[in-house]
Amino acid sequence: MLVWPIAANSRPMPRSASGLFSAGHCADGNSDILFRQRGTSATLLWEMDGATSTSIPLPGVPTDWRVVGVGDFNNDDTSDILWRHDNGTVAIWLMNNGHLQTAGFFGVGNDWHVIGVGDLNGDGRDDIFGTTTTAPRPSPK
Ligand SMILES: [Ca+2]
Ligand SMILES: [Ca+2]
Ligand SMILES: [Ca+2]
Repeated sequence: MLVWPIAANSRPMPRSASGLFSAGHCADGNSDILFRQRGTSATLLWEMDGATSTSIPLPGVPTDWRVVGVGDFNNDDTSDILWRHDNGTVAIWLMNNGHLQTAGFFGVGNDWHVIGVGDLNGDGRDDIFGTTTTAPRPSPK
């Protein structure tokens, strides 16, 4: 569910925009909204302050990359963006104050799918949880 606060200065988004919601992109304690416009390379961050927002365009990304998650992967209290390419490559954008700071890439087989993001080992850095369609399934007992 996407909660969309409306304010007098709100800007309408194109109907083609798809949204993800995330927490604390700028370490200000306010959740922000990340939009990816369908069919274009445009990605936009709405940095929220209550019901008002500041729009920050992010670098263009080809349409064969998709946002598959948001999490704090380096434990700096700023949410980062997890991308997946159609060829299986995964990219993490480490963000700083709403802007791309560093990008890291790693290869993962196309049979793996990202299920979610969370700190699975309690070290303060979010991890990526995935599954594969080709792994052997446990047999019923
Ligand atoms: Ca924020
Ligand atoms: Ca971070
Ligand atoms: Ca972790």
